[in-house]
Formats: sequence, structure tokens, C-alpha cells
Amino acid sequence: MLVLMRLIRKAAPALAFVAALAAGGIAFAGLGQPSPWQMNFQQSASPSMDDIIWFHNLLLWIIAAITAFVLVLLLICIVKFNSKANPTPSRTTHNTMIEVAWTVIPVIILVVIAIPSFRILFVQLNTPPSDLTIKATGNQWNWTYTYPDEKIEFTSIMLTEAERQRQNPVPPRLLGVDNPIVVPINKVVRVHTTGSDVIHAFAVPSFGVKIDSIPGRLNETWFKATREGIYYGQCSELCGKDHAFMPIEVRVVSEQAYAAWLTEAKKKWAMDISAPANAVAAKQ
Ligand SMILES: [Cu+2]
Repeated sequence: MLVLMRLIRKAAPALAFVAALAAGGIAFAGLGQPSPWQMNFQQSASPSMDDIIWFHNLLLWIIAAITAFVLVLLLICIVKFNSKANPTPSRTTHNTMIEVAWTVIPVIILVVIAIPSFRILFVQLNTPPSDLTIKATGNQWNWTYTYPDEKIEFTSIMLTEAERQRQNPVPPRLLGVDNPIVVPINKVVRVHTTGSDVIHAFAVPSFGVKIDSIPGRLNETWFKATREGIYYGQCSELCGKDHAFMPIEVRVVSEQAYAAWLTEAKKKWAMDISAPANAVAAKQ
């Protein structure tokens, strides 16, 4: 008994560490970007990601309980029913009660998983009335962002190492871009995405957003950022040699800061709206 107590006391810091990790790994998960020794998702900055993290944790408990249960059954078999402990095995082949239980209980578990799963999927795929729309076009190997209502369009390219070092604060390696997306806080942003050449994917972990950008198709997703800050994502579909070098950067700012950015952006990146309309008219 004494030995056991001593062992527990020695293992206490390690157990506390594991418990801290199990409690969500908050200390190890960055907001808007990955962090060293990260054990869990990036922190959430949108209702969708809150749902995903909640569902993930629910599944973790269910999986842990099933695994522990199976382990206990195995140990009972090994200890109680080995050939030494139980030399004459039972000849039982049927037990109606157990057979009904092992069919019904898994079905109940699957229903418990399916109900929140479908609800979350529906929320993700059903865009609420949006405050602004951004179209993200994946190119080999950068992103073009269009704000159709504001008539602006610009291309976003990853910073080189030298450019990155000149920034203040220095953005994480391979994630900083020259022209980030800027969105206001607490507004529903509808994202339309497509590819101009091959399949890319628009993904920002802290918003719980990941959707393929397919040439000739317009996919839609949405997010509502609830915390100001800088959020990074990456193209998440293998799209060629520089697939790893077309990051996504989203800055969530106050409404005033967004309005100020928009004024500047309209000067720099006003779309030539007459050109595409004329081109279509000429073809018809
Ligand atoms: Cu890509």
C-alpha cells in the first residue's frame, strides 16, 4: 500500500500534465495559427468551430468509454478464462439477452452521435443571411480575393523570408501574405470559392472552414468571426508544386477599422467592372 502511495505521489505531476492536455490542450493550441507542441485543434473564433470542438470532445469521451470497456472485457477473458484458470470451457453458443444488447446498444450510441453530427453539418452548409461576400479563387499558387459588393479584387501572395522578417510583428513562417483578407468582427461572411486552374481548398482552422475550390464550380461556405485577430489557413488540396506555399490570412477587425481598410482598398484594387460585362455581351 505504502509503495503504491509513493508511486502515485511521484506520478502526480505527470498525471496533472495529462489531465491538462485532456481538458482541451488550451495551453498548446494557438488562436488563428498552429503552436509548438499543439495537442488539439486551434482555438475557436467562430460559432461553427465551437460546435466542431464540442462534437470532437463528445466523440472523445464515447471512444474512450468504448475502448476502456473492451479492454476490461479482454482482461477478464485473459485472467478468468485462460486454460489454467478454466480448464473445462463452457459450451454455450447463444444468449438472447446479450445478443439483443450488443445490437441495440451500438445502435443507440450511433444515434447519439448522428443527431448532433447532422445538426452541425446543417449549420455549416446553410449560410445565414450574410453581411458581406468574399469570393476566393485558388490559383497555382496564390489566392485572388474578390469583394463583389465593394467592387474590389486583389491577389494574395505568400511573403518571402526577407519580406516576412521586415514585418512587425513577424508573421509565422509560410503563413504570412502580402494582402490579407480583412473582415469586420461579428458579421456573417459568405465565402464563395472556385479554382482557376486545378482543385484547391479554402481552409481556416479557427473558423472551422474547409471547402474545395473547384474549377467551373462555385462552392459556398460561411463564417462569423467572434474574436479580433489574425487567422491563418492554407490551401488544403494538393494542387501542384507550390501547394504548401499559398497560405490564407484573414484579419478580423472592428467595424471602423474595416471601413477604413475598405476606403483604402477601393483606391488600390477597384475592379474594372465594365470589362467582364462587355466580354460576355460581345460573345452573345
Ligand atoms: Cu492550392
